[in-house]
Amino acid sequence: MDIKTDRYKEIYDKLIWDGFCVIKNILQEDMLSRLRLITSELLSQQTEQERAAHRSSGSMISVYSHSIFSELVVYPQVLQALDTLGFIRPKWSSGYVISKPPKSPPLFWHQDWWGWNDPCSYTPLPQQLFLMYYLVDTSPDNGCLRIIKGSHLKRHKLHDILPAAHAAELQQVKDIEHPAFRIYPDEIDVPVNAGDLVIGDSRLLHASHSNQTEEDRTVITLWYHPYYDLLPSAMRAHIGRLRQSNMWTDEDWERISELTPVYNGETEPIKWNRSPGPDLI
Ligand SMILES: O=C(O)CCC(=O)C(=O)O
Repeated sequence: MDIKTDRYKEIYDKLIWDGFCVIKNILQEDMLSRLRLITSELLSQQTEQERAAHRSSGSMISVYSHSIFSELVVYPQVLQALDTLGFIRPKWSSGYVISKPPKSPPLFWHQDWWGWNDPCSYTPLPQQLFLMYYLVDTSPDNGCLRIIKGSHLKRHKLHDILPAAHAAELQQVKDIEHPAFRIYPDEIDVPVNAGDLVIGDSRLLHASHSNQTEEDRTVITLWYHPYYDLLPSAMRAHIGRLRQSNMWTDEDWERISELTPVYNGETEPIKWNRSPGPDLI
């Protein structure tokens, strides 16, 4: 893991200003093998209908579906990396297993932030981070990540094109000619090795290439809130609402208890809004 070296300032700056960074070789081989095994079991239980609903992204299986993901949430090397980057009291809220099957279409351009109604969403520090663990080496051939640098802080023409209301049509790939599936001149590929960690600001515009190979391309995305205690109460109220999972044991909940976002105030949760307003310039 290269975060231990003096490169952490460079990595921090990249995350804040470009909107993403890569920390190499963070998952050890035994964890990678266990994650591969369990995600392929979960994938084999998916119905045809579930697959069709998510043709563009690939599977969207909640990480509350298996205990192993609670281990990943508190994986020591990851907590150490977050700490080194200055995120000393991060909280964790959710995540998905996203697997692109063989010969599947690209993932459409999108950003994942839902708190655009609050002014803090228009400032440099991240409200929410994605931590992505790819379980295989990725490249443009098998559906690696693509991003538009700086688009978490600066408006891009895609912000005007992306229809919050038609996400289901994009997911089902009703029209592959839609601009949300296009290649843009300022996009960059983020190919990684299995076990690397991609950290990104949830406001960043991102997509993935199609998977043209015969193998699954699986990523596990986990959502953290690096400055949870500093967020406005309406945001904390939204993030801190109760979660449930029949698959997680008391031991699993206990394991992540330090990272559980708790909100005990009276403020109403902020209204969900996935579209940035004109303040994003
Ligand atoms: O499948 C990928 O490479 C990216 C997944 C993604 O966009 C997400 O987790 O928000």
